[in-house]
Amino acid sequence: MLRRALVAGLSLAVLVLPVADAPRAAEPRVVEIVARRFQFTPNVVTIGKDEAVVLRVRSEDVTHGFFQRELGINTTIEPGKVTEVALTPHGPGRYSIICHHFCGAGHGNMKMTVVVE
Ligand SMILES: [Cu+2]
Repeated sequence: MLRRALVAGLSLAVLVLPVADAPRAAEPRVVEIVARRFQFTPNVVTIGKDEAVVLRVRSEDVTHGFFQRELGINTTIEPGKVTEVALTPHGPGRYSIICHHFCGAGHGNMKMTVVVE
């Protein structure tokens, strides 16, 4: 009797378990960024601490740089391509991303800010 109840209980468990939702990793939030002489739009992006985001950056004119040491960002943005930068910042702060690829006279002021809070 006990054995039968146990078997019935196990069958029930086997039937019920697959119905339960397994926890899924959250999809990263996608932020679209446009680079053009001499600005990034938007020029401020706010991210939660430990939030996974993907910055999808494209250029509307020439090749630009995209550099931020603490966040480990160091890439170039080629016109006609979308460059994806995955980011999960662990510490709060304000991080300035600069264009580090010379793109013209206003190049030195081409930057944007990632705020992590
Ligand atoms: Cu630039």
